[in-house]
Order: sequence, then structure tokens, then C-alpha cells
Amino acid sequence: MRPEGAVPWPDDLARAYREAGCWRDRPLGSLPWEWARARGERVAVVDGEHRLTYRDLALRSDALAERLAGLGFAAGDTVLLQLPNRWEFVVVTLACLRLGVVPVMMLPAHREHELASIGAHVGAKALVVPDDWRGYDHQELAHRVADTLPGPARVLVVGEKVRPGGVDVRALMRPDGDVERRRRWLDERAPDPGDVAVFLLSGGTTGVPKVIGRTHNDYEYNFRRCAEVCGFDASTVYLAVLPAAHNFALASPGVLGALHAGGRVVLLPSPRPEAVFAAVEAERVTATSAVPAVVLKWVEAAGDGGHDLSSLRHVHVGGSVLSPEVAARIGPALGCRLQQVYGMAEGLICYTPADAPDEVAHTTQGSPVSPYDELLVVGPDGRPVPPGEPGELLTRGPYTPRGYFGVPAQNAVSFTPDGWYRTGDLVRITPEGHVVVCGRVKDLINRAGEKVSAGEIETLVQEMPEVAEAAAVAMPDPEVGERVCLFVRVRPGHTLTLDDVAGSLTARGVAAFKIPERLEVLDELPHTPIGKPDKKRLLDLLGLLAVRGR
Ligand code: J2J
Repeated sequence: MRPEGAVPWPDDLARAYREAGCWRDRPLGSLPWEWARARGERVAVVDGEHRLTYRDLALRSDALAERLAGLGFAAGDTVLLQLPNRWEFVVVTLACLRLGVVPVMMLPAHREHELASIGAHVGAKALVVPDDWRGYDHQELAHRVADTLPGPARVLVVGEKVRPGGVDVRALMRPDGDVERRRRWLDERAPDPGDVAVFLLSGGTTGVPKVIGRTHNDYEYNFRRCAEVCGFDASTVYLAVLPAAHNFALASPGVLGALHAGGRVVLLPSPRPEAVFAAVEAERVTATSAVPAVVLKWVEAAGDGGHDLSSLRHVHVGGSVLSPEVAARIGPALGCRLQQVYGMAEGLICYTPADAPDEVAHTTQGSPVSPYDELLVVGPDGRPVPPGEPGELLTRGPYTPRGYFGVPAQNAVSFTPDGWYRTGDLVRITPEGHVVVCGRVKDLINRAGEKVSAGEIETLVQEMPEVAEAAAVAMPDPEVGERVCLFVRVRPGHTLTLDDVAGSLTARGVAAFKIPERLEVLDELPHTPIGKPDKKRLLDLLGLLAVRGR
């Protein structure tokens, strides 16, 4: 069942993408058996001491899928999936895909604010959470959120300490019973490959939740093409350190791309250099992906030596701007090749070739992974700029859906009438066809690859009684690229500190990565001629304050 509110491709293009072999009309949930038939006893997923073969994956995801059906879940239902990088993440995701239940890929850092608004928007029927994680009680959070949702929602818990009222997911995965009968039963109920398989969150979700429905067909093409461009095969050992729920680590090529290619996936819940280097050495990792802030830490720590990183062939770096200087240090420090990637949960992915000359790998973000990706660079008037000039990138293609889920008014802004997605990124395209990201026109803060919508923060802060007006801007930062800086005008007779803001947002369940890290209180905010806060002038002011050493 197609969740209502998803925006499909036009019929003629859908036909063309099928004829071209982009869309193969196979539901993603059928892949684990396809993989298991070819390479059943090989290890597919490693998580610490846990090692799952391809056959284990198929058996466990089938068992869970059938028992989810027994609990009343059916194709087209949505569930909020909030799990860290552990083996259960893979099984739960595959089980949902098998049954046609659509997982919404929440991040472990999300809290009540995000879970409740997205859950209400998609009509979530369940939350899947760890019992606790990094000292935080996700079970309690999930029950609280479930109570706020308009319809009944179950709490499914992965862990030892399942409390009354929650469902023990690990117990549902036990691969006992009649395997063949279960497989046939699930095959008969396989979802339509043109339907939405997963919901991804858009970087910089505004007040309006921007959720992207990726179909079985388009997402399979996404990770298959990325895997091809990255040279993934049966010898690949892919290390996932970024949250596996993020499109980058999930499918670009990430976890799904590595499994599809017959490789092995190693899951690590932390990008700390020590843990990463130990995993690379122990599992002979060949490829991994990271945002620039993380790879910089690896480069700095690699000099200490002590670990054998010789198995590493490629590191994929993207999500935010990578400076050419840091890019040039990656290969020598880690003993591998750099592939830059410019991607987005909305679709388009660009990669520098696996064997690109340094010039290309260090200074560009590569070219689209599909020959059917369309790119258009436009000026402020919406017209194409001359070749090589910078402008906003618009894109369409076989894995770039035509709209967000259930927000027609937002879609009229984010997409052109003829289906181009407005990326909000300023790019130029080199004569060789490589994209270079040179800025953005969208109003967000990119903190170590985590996108924070300025508008969302402003709305939340303006709800504080002390605040008359607020503007959030991206403060440049050597460590994480950008941090959220908040400018405010307070109401007469009030004062405001950074702690007040942090306290208020945290109390309202806003994810920690969105909390402003600097506050400037002004008597007046500068405005543009149409009366919006003038962010360019605020950024200039920030520069001046920095020069004055504040
Ligand atoms: C500058 N900005 C970049 C880059 C993304 C692979 C890799 C990344 C993402 C991702 C992804 C950038 N240089 N190399 O989904 O599959 C910024 C742009 C873009 C936005 C998308 C993937 N790579 N960006 O980051 O949906 O602004 O996806 O529009 O989180 O990140 O963010 P997101």
C-alpha cells in the first residue's frame, strides 16, 4: 500500500527508468533470501562479538516480519525506528522492508520534539527503540511520545530490560518455527516495489516535517549504483560509524550497498579514532564513510601509529564541506584513497571516482552516480547560468523523488512545477563535469554534517517569554565546520543567557545537536527590506566580534 501523500514520478519516466534497468521491480525485503542463496554461510554483519551470516539475516528478518504481522502491522504502516549502530538495526530494517512496513529513519540523538512531530506527521503505529543508550532511557521516551500520538502506537524495545507495556523485539527475531512456510507466506504478501520502502528525514527539517519517501525501486538503484561507483564487491568490508539511519551510511553505498555487493558490514556505534582504528585492524576493513569533522580527528590521531590500517582502501567523505587542505592529508595519514561524496536524503548522489587523480578527489565533490541524473545550475532569476558559473543546483532523476511526504505547500517551494528538486546548494560544475559545492542559499546550519534548520530554532526560541525576535546563523568553526549562533532581541525588562536557551530547548525535548552554542543579545536585529532578519549583516557582525576577540 502506498502511504498517501507520497509523490510519484510521472508514468513515462517510470517506464523509461524500468527500461533502462534502473528500477528492477523487486521488493527490498526479498533481497536477504537472494543474498542467502548465493552466500548463505558467509558473515554479513559484525557487531562486537556478534556475527550474523547472510542466512541468519534472512531467517531473523523473516521471523520478525511474520511476528510483526501477528501483532497487527501491515504494508503501508509506518514505524519510527530509532536504533544505534547495532546488529538489530539491520534485522529490524530488513523485517520492515519484508512486510512493507515503512521505517522512519530517526537518529539516536532525536528526542521528544522530533519523534512526536514526525510520528504525528506520518501516523506512526510504533516506535522501535533501544532500552537505554548512552545513559539515556529511550524506552521511557518512547512511551511518552506514544502517548502524544493521535492513534495508538506500540513501543518495541531492543535490549534486555524491556518494561511492561513494551514488546521485546529480540524475542520476536528468534528464527524458530517452519522456515519454509514462513518464507512463502511473506513472499505472498510482498509489497509493491513502486511503493515507499523507507522514510528518510530531510537535513534541515523546518517547522513543517520534511520526510522523504524512498521507494523499493529507487532505493535499490541508489545503493546498487553507489556500490558500483565505489568498487564494492565480495571482498568489501564496510565499517559503519556514522548513524546507520542516515542515508550516507545506510545506502550511499553504506550498509545496504555493502550487503548487496556480497561484502561484510561492521557496525560501530562511535566514530572515536581509537575504536575505529581497532575495528579496522581487527576486521580488515576496506572502506568506511565519514563527515569531514570526523575524518579530521582520524587524520590527527593516525600519526600516533599503533594500529595496522593497511586493509583500508577507500574512505568516503561528505555531508559538509571538506577543505582541500584536509583532503590532501587523508590519503597519506590513513594509507587509503579519498572519495568525496556530495549527497542528500532527497536523492542525488555525486562521487569522485575511486581512482580519481588527486586534483579531482581533493577539490571536487564528484559527478552523479547515474547517467540518468539531471543537473541544472540556475541563477537567482531561476534561469540556467553559463557553464562553469556558480548557481543553485536543481536536480531530477531515477532516485530523486518528486516531493516530500504529505506537505503540498512545502513541495511547491522545494520543487519546481516540472519536478526539479531545489537543493538549496550553490555549486559550479567543472569542464570535466564534476560538481564543486561553493555555498548554499537554504537557511540551515551544517554542524558536522548534522543539519539544523535555522527556522526551526527561531520558532522554538521565539516561544520563550523573554524573546521578542530571534535569528539563528551558522558560525564558522574549525572543528565541526559550523555551530548554531543565536541573535536575539529580548522583551523590555527581560534578560537571557545561553543557559536559559539551552535549558528551555532541552526541556522541550529538542535534540542536543540543535542547541545554540553562542548567544548574542542585540538592542535591534538588522532587517532586510522585506523585514526579515538580515543574516548577512549578522554574519558580518559575528566576524567583527571575532576580530575583537569576543
Ligand atoms: C558540502 N555540502 C554537502 C559535501 C552533503 C551521502 C553524503 C552526504 C549526505 C547528506 C547523504 C556535501 N560538501 N560533500 O545523504 O547519501 C550538504 C548539502 C546537501 C545536504 C544534504 C549521502 N554533502 N552536503 O549529507 O540529507 O547542503 O545528506 O544538500 O543530511 O548536505 O544533507 P543530508
